[in-house]
Amino acid sequence: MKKKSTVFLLFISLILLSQFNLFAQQSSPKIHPTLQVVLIDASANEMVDVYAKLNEQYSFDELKQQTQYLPKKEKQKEVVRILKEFAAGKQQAVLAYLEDAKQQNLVSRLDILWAANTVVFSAVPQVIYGLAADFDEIAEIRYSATIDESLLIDPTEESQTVPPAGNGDNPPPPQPGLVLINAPAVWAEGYYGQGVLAGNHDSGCDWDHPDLINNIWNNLGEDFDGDGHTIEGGVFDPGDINGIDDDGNGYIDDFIGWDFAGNDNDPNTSATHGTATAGIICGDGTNGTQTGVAPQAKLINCRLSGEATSWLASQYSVDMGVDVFTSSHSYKWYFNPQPDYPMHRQMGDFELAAGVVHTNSTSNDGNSVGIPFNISAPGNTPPSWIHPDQTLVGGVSSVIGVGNVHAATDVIVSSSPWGPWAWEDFQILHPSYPYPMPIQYQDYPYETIPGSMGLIKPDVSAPGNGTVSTTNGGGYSSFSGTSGATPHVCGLVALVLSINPALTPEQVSMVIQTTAVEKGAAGKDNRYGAGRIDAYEAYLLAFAMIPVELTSFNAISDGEAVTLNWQTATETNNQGFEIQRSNDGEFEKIGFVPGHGTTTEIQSYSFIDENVLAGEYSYRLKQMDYDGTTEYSNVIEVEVTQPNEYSLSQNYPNPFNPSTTIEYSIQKDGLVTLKLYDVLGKEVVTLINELQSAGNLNITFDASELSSGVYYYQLVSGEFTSTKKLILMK
Ligand SMILES: [Ca+2]
Ligand SMILES: [Ca+2]
Ligand SMILES: [Ca+2]
Ligand SMILES: [Ca+2]
Repeated sequence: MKKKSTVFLLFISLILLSQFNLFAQQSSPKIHPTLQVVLIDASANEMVDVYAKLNEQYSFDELKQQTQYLPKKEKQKEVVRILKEFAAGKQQAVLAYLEDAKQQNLVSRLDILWAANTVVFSAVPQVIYGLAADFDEIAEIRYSATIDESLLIDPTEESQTVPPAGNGDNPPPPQPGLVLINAPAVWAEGYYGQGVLAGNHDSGCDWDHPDLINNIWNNLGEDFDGDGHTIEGGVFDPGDINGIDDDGNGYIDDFIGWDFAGNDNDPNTSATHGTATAGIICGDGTNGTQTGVAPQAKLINCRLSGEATSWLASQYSVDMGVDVFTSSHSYKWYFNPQPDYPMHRQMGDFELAAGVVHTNSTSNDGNSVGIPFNISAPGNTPPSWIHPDQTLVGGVSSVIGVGNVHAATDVIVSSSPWGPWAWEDFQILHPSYPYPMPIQYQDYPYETIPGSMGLIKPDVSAPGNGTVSTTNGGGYSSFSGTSGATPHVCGLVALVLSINPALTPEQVSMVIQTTAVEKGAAGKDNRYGAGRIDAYEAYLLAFAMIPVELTSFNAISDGEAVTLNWQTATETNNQGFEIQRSNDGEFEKIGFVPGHGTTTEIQSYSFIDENVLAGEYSYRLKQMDYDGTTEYSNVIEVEVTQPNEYSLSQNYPNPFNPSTTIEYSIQKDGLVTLKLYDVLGKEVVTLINELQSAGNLNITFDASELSSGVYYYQLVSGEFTSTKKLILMK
């Protein structure tokens, strides 16, 4: 605490000393040269957008190791928790300094990018100089330029209004892009993206469009009045607007997402681009045209401007639990300042560690920039699954970068960018590129090692030009470019995850690349990528990858043997089940039951563990695939009690009408008789007269032939005789 107040005092004294040494501050190596130029030009009161990265960064290898055995969604939460906690531990002094400056209106905006142990803020030059001078934990402060939306978005044509395709048809006719990728064939199998949460990171979204409103994610962490929704009738729920960050995610009253460009809670603007990308992900056709690939997916909307907003939006959506997010905004080689490619790579590492898929546009620059720089960021970061034709293998990431085919011709559009991309030290051949490339991201060289293949991009293609989507105000408009293509892939990811939610980003990327329709040069090429996506083929493969799903597993004991019963809902590649038993903590194999290979029918299995001694046992199943992978069931406990004496229990129910159950125990195999007598001692009926094995036994008998009254039942076996009374009341 003492250190913090020292920092405050130092800071305040700097502010009071208006003539402090600017030259010394400017020469700080922690202020990136591009930012130094901006700061020199800025007036003393001007807010400059920057991000300050801290020296210490959490190792993503360590993060992966720590979370590798967690189920998918728990892994996502744990990755978020670890990175938040790490950043919170490192940023205390920096945040105290910036919060204090914010109190004095010297900082206008402050976001914690815990995903990369970075602080994103807008501040007057003095505050930035002070941060660079006084905080050893800061590695570097870089300029975060706000970039005009017209440069960020990736359509090729201006959108034109089009009338609805159908006139009350049910279902509404699908737009051409959906037909090309066979999305209707997947819907016919019952998969619409249900249960999947997607993020749309774009120019804003007219989220009360009738085709979108039912798909809009409601942040229940901000449902202050507890009525189960945060929007109603196309506006924010008045009962939830309280000016408080109820869910503690850093954003106040973020009911449906966040506008990271305007720094407010409504991502709706007059911009139409993000409304179009939203419609292709999940528009449900209410107003007459089916635009969305995954019409039952839910959607978080975030609005972007500069690069830092794209990273904050990625972090936000991962924090809120998305399965996939998409952006048709991209950062190009020729921007000023140039993109911070290493930071996009780091965010891709984060997204992959969290198990989230990211689809991104790749520009419409054709080959006008020149290979390897036609592909824009972050669509240029590596996919999570490396295609076999990518023989130069480096790191992996979360991203599927998308190229653009015309929906009418299925041919790549000339402006779809030419790959490959390169990950190498750009400063060797392009010394003006402003950022050094960390060695771990120099993994797909192209120019620096002549003849090297670089990174094949795009990863896949999808229909962009010739597609139709939702537009602001409730209607439809034409859409185009890799902007239009990319949300088709996002929608397909949502379909695939509604078929098989357990798939990892690596598996999703494999499914989408390997099922794409081959186009252009043989194999994965630098125009079409692995091919044009095919939703039905992706469905078939995702379905075949559904794991063996055990739906029940239980055990019953009759005192001598334990019978195990279990069922599966689906099986893929299932060789069978090894049955394992333990009565002292060590499991051992006691049998094997073959599986049914691959099936989507419910299968029932049974195994009897004979001649078990009295005691407490644990059982589990080791499910084994043909490829050698195994998975354990939960453990169930059974208590086996064996008769060490003869006994006869009171019947139940008693009194009864007309049937009752009598339990008894036989210590040794032998003749057992159980007879019913009336009050006068006259035998009424013989219930049992046979050889029986030792055990805990029971019999239920129906007395509907007898008249009401008191009876006696007597068990005789060996030397044992026991008599009890029962009452029949009709
Ligand atoms: Ca509410
Ligand atoms: Ca919040
Ligand atoms: Ca609130
Ligand atoms: Ca090809």
